[in-house]
Amino acid sequence: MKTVYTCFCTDVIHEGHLNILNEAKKLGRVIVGCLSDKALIRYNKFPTISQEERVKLYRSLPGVEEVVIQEQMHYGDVITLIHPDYIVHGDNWKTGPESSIREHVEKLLSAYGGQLIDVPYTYNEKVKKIDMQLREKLAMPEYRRKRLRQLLEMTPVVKTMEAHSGLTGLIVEKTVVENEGKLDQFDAMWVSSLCDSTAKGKPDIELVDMTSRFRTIEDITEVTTKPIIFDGDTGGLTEHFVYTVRSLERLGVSAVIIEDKTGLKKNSLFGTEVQQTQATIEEFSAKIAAGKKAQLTDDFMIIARIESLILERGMEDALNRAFAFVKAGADGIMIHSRKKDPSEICEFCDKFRAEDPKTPIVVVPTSFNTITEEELASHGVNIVIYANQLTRSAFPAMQQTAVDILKNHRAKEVDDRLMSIKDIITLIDEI
Ligand code: SPV
Ligand code: MG
Repeated sequence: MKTVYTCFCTDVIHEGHLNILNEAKKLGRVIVGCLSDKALIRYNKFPTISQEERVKLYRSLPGVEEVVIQEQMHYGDVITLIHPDYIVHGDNWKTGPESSIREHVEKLLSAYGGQLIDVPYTYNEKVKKIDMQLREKLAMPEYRRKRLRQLLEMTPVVKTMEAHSGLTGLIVEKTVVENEGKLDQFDAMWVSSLCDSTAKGKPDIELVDMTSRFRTIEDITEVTTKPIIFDGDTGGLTEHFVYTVRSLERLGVSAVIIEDKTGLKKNSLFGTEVQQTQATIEEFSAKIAAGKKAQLTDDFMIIARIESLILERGMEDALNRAFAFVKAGADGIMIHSRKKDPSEICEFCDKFRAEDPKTPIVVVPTSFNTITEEELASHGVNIVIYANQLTRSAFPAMQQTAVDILKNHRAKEVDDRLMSIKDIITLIDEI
């Protein structure tokens, strides 16, 4: 009897999957792979049920003899383990980022005479509706809110990219790359105070009020599913912060990061060039504790951001604050630096981790941008935020276009570097 392998990465079985199983059964004994959570989140599908539940679901399907976990998106390990005579897959992987994974499978199979069977993908209204319903489920506040905590359990580094509008949210949601047989994408979105203010042409001094900031969140949540980390600046008055926590929970936001500053907040990247006052440990601890008390769900996180290195108050002050804020109830610590050299960040993380092995650490490598996610993770970092790069890349491109149209008295000269009208109108999904 021949062995047939097919890998599933779905939470709902529809006629397309049953069709693949049918085709597989005709060829021999069917083993189904369940793509692991770890691999699934790098692909564009966050699970709505657990890995164990998916295994159970696949096992219950007619004709399935065995279910194994496929740890990686690429098939190398399962092919070595199972040595299947056939691998069956929907033909939708012939194009897009998955095509290189398909090519790799074909190469591995041909080395021992195995065969790849591409089954025509089932496209119909019913299947489309199931896909859409799964996506919409992930967009619901109760699913989105808990997703950051789930990610912290699933992945060594939660890769987070700035979003300040529906469009930038879509870019973070949909950008998937293939690199050396692996798929990759961002895990979460950062609603930056700097970029939200900049998009409105305003300075980053807590001038854009919470009503407007929440409107930005809604613009993003309407078109995306990924979890949101909200830049809460100083959190404002403690009496106001407790309301902000409740509103953010209701909106489906996963975490707020508040910084230990008081008075007129200026952007941290100004450092000591401008007057900025750090809150006392007691004052800021009380704000964290009040926020935690107001919080209604177990999913939400309040992360304390420490400005001691930015304000040149030293490592010891930063560490003292970190331990005090965790004691006050903070669910995570963000440590910031504006040095190009990442060594003070690494030193902080190593020293913090020596005493606290668990509390998530967040960093924003804008200035210290030579260090990789993997290197940061080796120092105990859990969340890496790319806080402003989308805004900083868009601005010069738009400015140059404006300059060139003024110079040429027409738009022909800039057209080659613009996104086509067709691409821009198909970028947005319609219901
Ligand atoms: C932001 O993105 O608004 C931040 C990070 O707070 S930083 O600009 O580096 O202070
Ligand atoms: Mg900010």
